[in-house]
Parts: sequence; structure tokens; C-alpha cells
Amino acid sequence: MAICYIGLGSNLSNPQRQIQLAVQCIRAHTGITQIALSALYCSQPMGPQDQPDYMNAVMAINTKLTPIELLDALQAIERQAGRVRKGERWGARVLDLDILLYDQEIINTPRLTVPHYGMKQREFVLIPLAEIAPKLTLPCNSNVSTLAESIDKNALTIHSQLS
Ligand code: ROI
Repeated sequence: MAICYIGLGSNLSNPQRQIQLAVQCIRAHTGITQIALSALYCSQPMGPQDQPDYMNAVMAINTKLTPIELLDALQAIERQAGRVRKGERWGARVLDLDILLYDQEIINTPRLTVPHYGMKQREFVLIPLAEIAPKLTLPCNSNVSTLAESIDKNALTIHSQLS
């Protein structure tokens, strides 16, 4: 069993509903058990500014899936939400499910980079992550709460609690 952290993000087609539905789909997977779920946060877009604000959350899970099996499961949920992968980098999306951490593993393959390459620069990842796992350290030995306290909040706010 691995402990993993998943970042959830959406800024299209009722983002709050997209995140809540994704949480239910992840919980429904037989190979995954939820350990913890952050609040739902409202965040300013990182990247192009001509797109709606985002909703973000982070979930901690226990899983018997391998990293690639977990990636396949998350991408199937993204597709079910209607996500079409276009060429555009950093554009608006219906649903984004990122593997942030898979135990303390470091994975660098064409399909998967873990820890997530941008997580230490993203307040909408670090702050919800520190909410549910304040004592967590990354494979690089950084403590999540320390990173979250030193990052620019960038107008990040708690929107509501997820159920
Ligand atoms: N910006 C925010 N605030 N939240 C996201 O989840 C998010 N995801 C992305 C990019 C386009 C980088 N910007 C984001 O993929």
C-alpha cells in the first residue's frame, strides 16, 4: 500500500461540482481509500490570465495501484468529466488530477514525473497539502508547512468544505 497525494483543479463547467464529482469517483475506485481531503480553495490562474479562476483541493489516499495504474485511473476520471487534451499548455480545463506524491518515490518517465514538477511553486497545492499533512516532508527533505508558510498566497481563499 502506498500513501499518495492527489491535486485536483478545475476552472470550467462549474468547477465546484467538477471537484466534488471527481472526489466521489476517486473514492469509488476499488483500489483507492481516502485518508484525508482538504477544503475547496479558490485560486487565481497560474499561467495565462485570460481564463476563469480555479477551484483546487488536495486529497490523501492509500492505494494498492502502481503509479502508472493510478495515473490511468485518474486520467479515466478526467476523460469522464469531458476533458479533451488540446495542445495548449496551461489553458483552462474542466478537470486536472495530478499525482503530487507517491510515497517518497522519485519517478521520471515520459508519462509521469513524481513529485509533481511544479508543486513547490504552487500555493494552490502547498496550502491545501499543508492543511491535511502539515508534518509531511518531500523526497527533497523540505517540510510542507515550511514551504506553505513561505509561499506568496496570491489571493488564495477557502471557498467551502467538500463532502
Ligand atoms: N492555476 C490554478 N490556480 N490552479 C490550477 O489548478 C492550475 N492548473 C494548471 C495551470 C494552467 C498551470 N494553472 C492553474 O494546470
